[in-house]
Amino acid sequence: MTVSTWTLERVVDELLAAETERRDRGPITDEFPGLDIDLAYRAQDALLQRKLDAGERLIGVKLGLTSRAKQQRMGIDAPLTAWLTDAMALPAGVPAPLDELIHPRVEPEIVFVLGEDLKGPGITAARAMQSVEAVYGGYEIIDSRYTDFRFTLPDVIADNASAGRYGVGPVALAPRDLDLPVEACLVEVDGEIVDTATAAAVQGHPAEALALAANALAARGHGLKAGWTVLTGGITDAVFLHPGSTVSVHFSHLGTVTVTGA
Ligand code: OOG
Ligand code: MG
Repeated sequence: MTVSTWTLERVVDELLAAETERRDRGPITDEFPGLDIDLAYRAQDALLQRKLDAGERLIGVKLGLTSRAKQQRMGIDAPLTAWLTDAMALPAGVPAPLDELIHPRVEPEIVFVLGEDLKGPGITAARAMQSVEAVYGGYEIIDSRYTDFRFTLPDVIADNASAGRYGVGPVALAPRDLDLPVEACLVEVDGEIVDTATAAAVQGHPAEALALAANALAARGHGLKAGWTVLTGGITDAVFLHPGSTVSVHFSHLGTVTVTGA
């Protein structure tokens, strides 16, 4: 009989190995029930530190599970936060590197770029919106390190909320130039519209998600920084990105953003 010893470091090792070796695995909580939300966020921070030590740069945060569509699909009804590094940014026109990903799925997101620092507690959506310099339409490529995207909340927190890659569209608007909750998006896969929603799907207003991030991060001693990018969470369910396939997201005022699986 082998006695399994799970530590925070081992959680990080296993998730990083899965990512670099492109293999998925079962939920860590199946083997390590002691992985609770608190420890999972510490693992997420330690995983970020490993990436920073390897030369990546911290450039922002992402929220996960902020819309009902996402919560229902994943069977988890609580939002979470995670980290964005420069290695996750996919420039416009660059195909998604499928040879670096496990089972990528694309989801449309409202993306904020902050003009000033923002730190909780007590941040309201209105206050959060004052810190936003520009609003973009974008997408995220999620790529869970867990088989079939099956995980519990601590599992997905430790896995940096399935973060893979992301891209932003060509249009930047100041918050005052946009009625954000009614901003619509159409998700098109190889010419077929597969989903539609408005930005209100994200917590009633994506600014609520930003406020949530500021307050949740403050409880862990972190603040958001001027210049950071914030992915506010998938507006619709995510769609698989297959080789040679193209996913376009058409926003009503924020333009169209397209990603192809290479
Ligand atoms: C978890 C990550 C969720 C979002 O925008 O809701 C997320 C997952 O769905 O694998 O990025
Ligand atoms: Mg997302």
